[in-house]
Amino acid sequence: MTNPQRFDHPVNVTRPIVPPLADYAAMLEGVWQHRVLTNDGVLLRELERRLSERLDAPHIALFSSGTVALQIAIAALGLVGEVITPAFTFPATPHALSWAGVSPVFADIDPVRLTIDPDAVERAITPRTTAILGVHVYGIPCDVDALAAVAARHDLRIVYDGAHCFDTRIVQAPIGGFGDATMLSFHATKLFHCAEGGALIVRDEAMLRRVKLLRNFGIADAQTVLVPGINAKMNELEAAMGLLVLDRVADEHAAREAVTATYRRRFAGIPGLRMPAALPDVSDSHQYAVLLVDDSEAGLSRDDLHEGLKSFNVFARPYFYPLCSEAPHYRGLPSAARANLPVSFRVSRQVLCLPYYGELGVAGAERVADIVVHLLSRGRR
Ligand code: T4K
Repeated sequence: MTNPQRFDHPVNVTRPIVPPLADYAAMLEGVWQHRVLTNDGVLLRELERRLSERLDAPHIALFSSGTVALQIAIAALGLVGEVITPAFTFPATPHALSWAGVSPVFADIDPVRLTIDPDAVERAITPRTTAILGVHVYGIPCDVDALAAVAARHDLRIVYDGAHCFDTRIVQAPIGGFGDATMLSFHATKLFHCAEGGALIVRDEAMLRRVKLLRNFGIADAQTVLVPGINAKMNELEAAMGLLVLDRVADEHAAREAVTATYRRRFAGIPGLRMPAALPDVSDSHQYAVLLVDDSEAGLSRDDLHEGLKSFNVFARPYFYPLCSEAPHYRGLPSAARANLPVSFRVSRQVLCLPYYGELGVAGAERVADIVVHLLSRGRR
């Protein structure tokens, strides 16, 4: 094989869908006329309604980011003491607990799903534990049944960080239907996005009212401030973006599916390379294309592959390395010890998220795969 060509433009881990600028301007015309830019505007309400339908989520509220949505779920459920969570996640997950004065307790992950291991959760429970904060990493659902059983045995709440899931389903059940609350991120890097934004899907009407109250300073009406809320509102410019992006999600799904198929075909059977297998009865979240590199078999480390790709103008990302438990704020916790998190530690040294977005196309994915294969063969020499 001849040496693959360097891309003449940076190929990043993702590239957000954007609507035609004229469509965005047209969507904003009404906003310009009535000048309601934020605070429960018409576009926000419309987006909440459409997402509720689309995600089969009768109780959904939108927020200015996924992180603040998670903070509000923690506040609404009144979590205190300790909450068990994985270290193999984006820092926003444990940070949301820290901001609430709750201590994160790290538990290891399952080597296949890469999500929190229910047995490890059970071992980490103490009299101070009030909840489990699971993360559907890369959109792979946690073992929701096993976690529900642990929570029921110990009377714990369950919150899911579903930042990487949009319309994922488990046996036809929407991902937001598990636990007490599920957060979704609508950041620009996500399949469905509002530039910035997030959502909470909650169990019932009472909790929906509470999270909506908390996102608007706790103000019930002009005379009444019921609880110490915060400003967590999504504005009309973001909601307009969301409405237009929503119309394009189906096409993006299809395009990403072709990219996934290409990567799977090209990496199948290569020693030391693995893409997490699709779980039966779970729909693909189309959020990341994850490669696990075992250097003892591949002949090249994840870091060498990551660096090598850069020389071809390809910017993959080692999500999530380092582990949250390695950050200065958390590394002193007893649960942060490497011996407590062997799978998380190993996986965080193996993962690389490859460029993954519809515009990359099959031809782009083939070129990325050519470069990976080339770097591996050079590494083995
Ligand atoms: N929980 C989990 C498990 C999460 O993964 C996240 C966020 C959260 C909670 C918190 O949700 P939010 O509060 O963000 O709603 C990015 C995102 O900023 C972050 O949302 C995401 N997870 C995380 C996995 O990825 P960075 O620091 O890697 O972003 P950045 O700016 O380096 O962007 C990555 C690549 O994407 C760039 O190479 C270029 C491309 N890009 C990025 C942006 C922002 C674009 O092409 N356009 C853009 O607008 O964190």
